[in-house]
Amino acid sequence: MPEAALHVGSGKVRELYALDEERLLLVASDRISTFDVVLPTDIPDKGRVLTGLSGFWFARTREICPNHLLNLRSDGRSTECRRLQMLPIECVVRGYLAGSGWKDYTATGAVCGHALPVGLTESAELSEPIFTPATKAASGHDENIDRDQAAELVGADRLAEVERVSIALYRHAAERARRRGILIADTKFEFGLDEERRLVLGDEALTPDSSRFWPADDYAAARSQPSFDKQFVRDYCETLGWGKTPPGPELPDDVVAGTRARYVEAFERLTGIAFDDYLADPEVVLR
Ligand code: Q0Z
Repeated sequence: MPEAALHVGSGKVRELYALDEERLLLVASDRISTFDVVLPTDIPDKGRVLTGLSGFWFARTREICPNHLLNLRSDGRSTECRRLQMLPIECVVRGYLAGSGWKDYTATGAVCGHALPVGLTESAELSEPIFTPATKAASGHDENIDRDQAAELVGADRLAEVERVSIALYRHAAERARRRGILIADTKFEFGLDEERRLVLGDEALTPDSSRFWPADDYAAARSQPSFDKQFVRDYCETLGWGKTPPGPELPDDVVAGTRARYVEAFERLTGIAFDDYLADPEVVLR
């Protein structure tokens, strides 16, 4: 818990503190959620992996869009950031058809107003990534919305800007990740406005918690894909016959160790930086 900072919000696995009028502190815990339930067992260093990855991408996408990152703290899990006026939409980009995108496609042949070709299968790669905004539901279950609904929330001009920037950010990251054996099936960005009403990327970005990461080697369309980071946890939970409602099960040591190793592997593959070097000096990801 940071000193002299007021707690201003809790996410499922993160905490937000106010440092002063202009700055916030985003702290990523080692908690993990699966099937939307936070489990009682932590994954050691998960919060550091996510903080480091987010910082890495922020440092490398500044030319596409400015972001809220000011500094990474030496604990490796805390990001000092500029306080923004957050936009009331989630900016999702999909390069593959999974999750609610696949569900909406099977029901209507479209996702957020993007009519897609007939005959696509689950996990199919789309010919071009699509921007599929969602509302920020307090319940936690975001609802996909079409272009008109999104424009009502942020304005037509701002919507055009976040769509262009979101697709550019996704293309940049997905291309790099692909070369390193990870498919980014989809990802969610959250943007805000600074004092001059300039668009700024906020929150976390291009982490396994805000994206679907798939191992490229195992990819095959027409079926659901194993998750790069959470598959051991999901497989273990399936062996229990757990009803996927709280409370979640405790995880055995081998599932914890295997899952931690997958997070560290994602970090090292995507960044090309040894995780021990990150632990020694988190700002290594910003150089
Ligand atoms: C992010 C969230 C978390 C709970 C608000 N730079 C920013 N300026 C203003 N607001 C935010 C940010 Cl990142 C902001 N959230 C999401 C994160 C715990 C909620 F760690 N809410």
